[in-house]
Amino acid sequence: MKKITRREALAGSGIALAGAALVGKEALSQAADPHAGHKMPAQKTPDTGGSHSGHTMPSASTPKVTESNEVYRTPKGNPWYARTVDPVESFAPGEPGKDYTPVVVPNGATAPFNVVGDTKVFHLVAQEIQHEFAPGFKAICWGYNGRTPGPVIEAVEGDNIRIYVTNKLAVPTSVHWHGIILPMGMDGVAGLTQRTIKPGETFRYEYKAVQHGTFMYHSHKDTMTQEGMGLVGMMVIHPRKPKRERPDRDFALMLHEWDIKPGTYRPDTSVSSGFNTLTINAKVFPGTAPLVAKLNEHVRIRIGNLSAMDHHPFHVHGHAFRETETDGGEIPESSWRPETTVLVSVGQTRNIEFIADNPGDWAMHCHMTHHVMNQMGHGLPNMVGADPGALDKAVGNLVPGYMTMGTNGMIGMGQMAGHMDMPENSIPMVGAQGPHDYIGMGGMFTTLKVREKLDTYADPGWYAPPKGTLVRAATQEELDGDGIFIA
Ligand SMILES: [Cu+2]
Repeated sequence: MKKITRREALAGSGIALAGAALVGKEALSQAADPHAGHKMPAQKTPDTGGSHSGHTMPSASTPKVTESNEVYRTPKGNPWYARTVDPVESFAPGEPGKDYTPVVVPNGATAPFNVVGDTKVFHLVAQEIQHEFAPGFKAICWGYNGRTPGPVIEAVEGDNIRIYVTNKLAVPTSVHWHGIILPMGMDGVAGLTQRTIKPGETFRYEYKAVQHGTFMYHSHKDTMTQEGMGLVGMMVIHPRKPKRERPDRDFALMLHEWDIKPGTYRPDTSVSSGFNTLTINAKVFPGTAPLVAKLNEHVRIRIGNLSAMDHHPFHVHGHAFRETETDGGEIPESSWRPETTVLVSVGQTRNIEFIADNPGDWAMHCHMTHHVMNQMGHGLPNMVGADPGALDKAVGNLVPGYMTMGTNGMIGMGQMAGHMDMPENSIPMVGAQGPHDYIGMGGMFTTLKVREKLDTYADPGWYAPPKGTLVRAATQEELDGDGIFIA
């Protein structure tokens, strides 16, 4: 008798599962083929005819949809249980203010919705948009509902969600709900889980929010181009019954990167490094809005990263925070790690929380030094420390007004922009004027403004440090008194 291999045995168990009515007839007949177990899928070319039943490569024909209301769940109490509400339990649609504190989206927006019956209905329109990264610096991008990132979709655990996606782009697209546990057919991977949404079509995604946390959505068709052009957004599912107090300020930030060469108006999505426009909610400093909180408020910051190629170690000044949640779920309190920098890798979300107990204007930024630059920051000849005197004169004879850049670092380039011609549609390489001096930062940089008194959460302006708490130049007397001698 022929010995049964492990692979054949596994194929056999596949038949048993298929017999449990989860798989369509066509798939069942494939699994039942006695030769099915011998074929290695990766080594065969696709059978476009779809008639050779023993073939294990996906058939080009559309798979049949089975009639089943089966709800999939891991047994409760199982440590792998990822859903935080029972998928079969019904809840009234969560109400803002009552069931959750809406998130604050600096430079952005949350998506409006209608409640129809027991379902929250959202509508995303993918389209070409004109986007401003900072005053005077614009590009033609792709976005949802007129913006990039798209509006934050906010819901509550247990909500039934229906999202219409209209494609007003000239190319086919799809939307993937990143981190969301849902039926496969709603996952939005063009080709694999659905056919693409052609220009002019509107598709209807529908699922129940069975977990809470910080998630994202993005195109899953030609992702290099489409995510790179701005088809990204965040999704926040609030817990139905939070284990802890809700935060007073709950911010959502999406990190992204672009390559927009000075003088051009379209992101170049073909590059794989040297991104020159590093953004928080698609803005570069000084275009980024501050995060404003009252002294001693409980602050949560949800950070997502859909950059093409770069992870971002995001650093907060003046506070230590706890990393409390990832897109995989809540981190048990016993495992919270105190940090001042959180690494948000591509395709991840991280929640950090802290008490804003230190008044001031605190820098908050990616700690990669090239990620806090605006345009032109990379690939320059190294002129630091060079004396350009003779060179400027010599080149100046050929190119009137020529000036060697970067001899004292990069800060001068931002300030210089005020009194020299800059390339069209570009912004100073770094910075903006601050309360004390020039702020030599750009790109993925913003501020956390903590104030004792606030009437509104609008930008309160610059912080006035209490007397005796602002660094200043040392006097000779002080130096002498402390025994500091400067040669
Ligand atoms: Cu970075």
